[in-house]
Amino acid sequence: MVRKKPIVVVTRKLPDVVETRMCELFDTRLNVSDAPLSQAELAQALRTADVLVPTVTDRIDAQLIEQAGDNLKLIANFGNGVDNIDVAAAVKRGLTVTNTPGVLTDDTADMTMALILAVARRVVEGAHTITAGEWTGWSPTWMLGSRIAGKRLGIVGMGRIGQAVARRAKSFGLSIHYHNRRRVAAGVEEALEATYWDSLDQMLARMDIVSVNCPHTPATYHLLSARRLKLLRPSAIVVNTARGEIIDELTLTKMLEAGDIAGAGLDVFEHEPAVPNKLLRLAKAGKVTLLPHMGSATHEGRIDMGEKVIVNVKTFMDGHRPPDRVLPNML
Ligand code: 8YV
Repeated sequence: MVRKKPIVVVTRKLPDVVETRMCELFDTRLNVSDAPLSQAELAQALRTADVLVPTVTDRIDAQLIEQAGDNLKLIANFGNGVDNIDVAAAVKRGLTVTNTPGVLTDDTADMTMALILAVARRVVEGAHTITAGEWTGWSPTWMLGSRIAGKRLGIVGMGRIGQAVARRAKSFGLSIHYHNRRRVAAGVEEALEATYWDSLDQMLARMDIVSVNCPHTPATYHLLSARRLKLLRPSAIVVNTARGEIIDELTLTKMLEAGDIAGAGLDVFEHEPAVPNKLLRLAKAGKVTLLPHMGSATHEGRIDMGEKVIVNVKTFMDGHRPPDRVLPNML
């Protein structure tokens, strides 16, 4: 008897090689237009699918999960962060959830460094003067930024990505400080010459640059709250390539406007794709560098993510535990 292929609904356009392989292996329903699905379309997908492959742009909440069909067994997220999925509600309903860890670590860490450099060295502002035809020639006192070597970098979240940022930053001459739920292994600390801060508050008050690299969970929502942001030095720079929700965006914006901190580099926002007008104005004034959630946006990374999804779906469908299963107690 020929086994029926599982129906796999993919919510967004994935790289061609990934889609081709998925179509060979599964009864795959693609989204060639790449238009994000509405909640009603997502509900319909959940009724049809054996496996749903969503992305960060799909909100798979408890209400939606309640409407899933009996066939749905697996939510194989195309992405590392699973804050778009109510994992507890999914597991309660007997669904398995997987993600794609490990394959976007280097790309995201690279983008973190790019933002640190962009803000400290005024890269975007400088580039703009050329394209705007405003450059009148070199001057000894014009377009000066801040040297990053010798500065203190405080990494909030020392997981895979945090450590990859630390490795890069160390080679740029930054001293590495970090706050994490758990202190990392002594060998890792030693190799990075990293200082562990049990108190996030105390670390924030002493850093030149703060990089957010932890996942967004209920425990990290507004981890950089108004109170904590106010602990930062006026010369501090904040960089976020994790999730917008981890920082109180409104307070950060107000502090940037008031000059209470020196700058920010943001790849993520609290209500994507909406970016507050005030932040846009600050970007035009050269105070912040804003990117459209592109930390993991490399051809290689997106193919690797797709391969991870395929392995997770295939392993699950073959009756085994998928390698990247996510459980509520991991969050
Ligand atoms: C992805 C990300 O592009 O994987 C993550 O957690 O933040 C991004 O880099 C996105 O999540 C894909 O769903």
